[in-house]
Amino acid sequence: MSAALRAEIPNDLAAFWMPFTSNRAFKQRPRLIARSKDMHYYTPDGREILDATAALWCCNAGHNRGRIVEAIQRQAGELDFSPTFSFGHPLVFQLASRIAALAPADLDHVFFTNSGSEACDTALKIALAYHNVRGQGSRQRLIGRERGYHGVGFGGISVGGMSNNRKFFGSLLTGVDHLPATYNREHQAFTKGEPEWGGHLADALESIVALHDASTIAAVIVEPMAGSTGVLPAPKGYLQKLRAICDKHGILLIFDEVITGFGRLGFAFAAERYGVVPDMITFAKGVTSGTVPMGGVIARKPIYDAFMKGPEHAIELFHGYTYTGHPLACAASLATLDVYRDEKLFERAHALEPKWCDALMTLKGLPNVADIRCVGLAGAIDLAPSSAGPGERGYAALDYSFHEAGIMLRLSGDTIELMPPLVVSEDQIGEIVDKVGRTIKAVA
Ligand code: PXG
Repeated sequence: MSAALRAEIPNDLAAFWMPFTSNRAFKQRPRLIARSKDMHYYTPDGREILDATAALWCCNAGHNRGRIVEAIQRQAGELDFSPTFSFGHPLVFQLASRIAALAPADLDHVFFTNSGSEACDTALKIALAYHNVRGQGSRQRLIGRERGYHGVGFGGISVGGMSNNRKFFGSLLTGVDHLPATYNREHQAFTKGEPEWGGHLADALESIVALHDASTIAAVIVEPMAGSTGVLPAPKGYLQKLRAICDKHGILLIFDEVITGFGRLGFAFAAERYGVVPDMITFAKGVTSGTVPMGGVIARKPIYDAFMKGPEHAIELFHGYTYTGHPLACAASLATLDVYRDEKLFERAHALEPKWCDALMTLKGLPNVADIRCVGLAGAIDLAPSSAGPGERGYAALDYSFHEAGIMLRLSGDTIELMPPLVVSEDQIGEIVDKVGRTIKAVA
């Protein structure tokens, strides 16, 4: 289509097939965002919306931060793009070193992707290839968890445990098993932080090993805090137990930190909060504070070293994306990491956690509130479904909160998820809780 023709097309909502969205309901009553600054969004007609979601867990430094914006602008004028297959630009090496320095122990090597989904598929592929290059190619099984979310690639949905993300898409990867979900309302309702009950659920891995034999199992992937299923922190002792069982059987342990990485739980990575060193960490989102798409995998040194064999001219890992380590994403990330460091935002999240949790728990007792969970600067409120069926009350809450209460919430079914940028003030925490309370009452 020519530019002249294009200019005549009105700004119509029909053409964009929106992701994970009820397209028809949205297009009836759109929730449009035009601008952002710090803790706020602004609609095209100038209405202020408080962002209680860090834009899907991404903008941990807040919106439209000067240092990050300038770094992206500068980079666009200096090196727009250069490939990282067989070539390199300085920023990608600098960034890998910075991220490796933030990660615990010998998590020393960083593979870049463009999203969390690609990060998860990359980690699973590295796990399979790692066993292969060490002559243990029979280790092919991948273990995920019920209610887990690892993005939308075929690998991610295969190990993931959310049935709507799986059931439409065929037979998925073969050779995948799932650990049980760690949530149990009867034992855990209204817990602040990690529940006391549920550490023993990691023992299910022993049963999977007993069924298939360790020699067939490549890796286990879990989120240290399951985010998109509604903020389920790992029960006390659970991750330590998984680590011990993986060690015993030579199975790799992957922490999917796409949400928990870069400060959400008060540390650079949740691995540090829990004192557990996984073999790989996946990340995305907060790495650039959402400004430019980027994700990646951090691998422990022995994993990287296992590939560095054979003739030196040979490619060691047949994997990568055209935009792996894109210069704009690297520039954005380096500036983001500076902001996190200089403003001590991870420490800030840690310090605010008790106030955040106390504030959220004041919503207990409002109509239909069945559970409230919180950890780091994340929280979730389960609402009982309405008589119209699952998700209807949740949709009403999404609509009301945006149009009437002036706040952006994330709704997953009838669960409200809250994860503000880490720059949120104590007053704004109060404002979030007020607006969420109003919303819950409005949809009662
Ligand atoms: N792993 C985890 C743990 C995630 O939370 C992904 C992988 C995939 O990342 P990409 O960049 O491919 O989308 C995610 C994404 C929610 C919500 O409602 C969470 C995500 C995405 C959209 C909504 O909490 N997380």
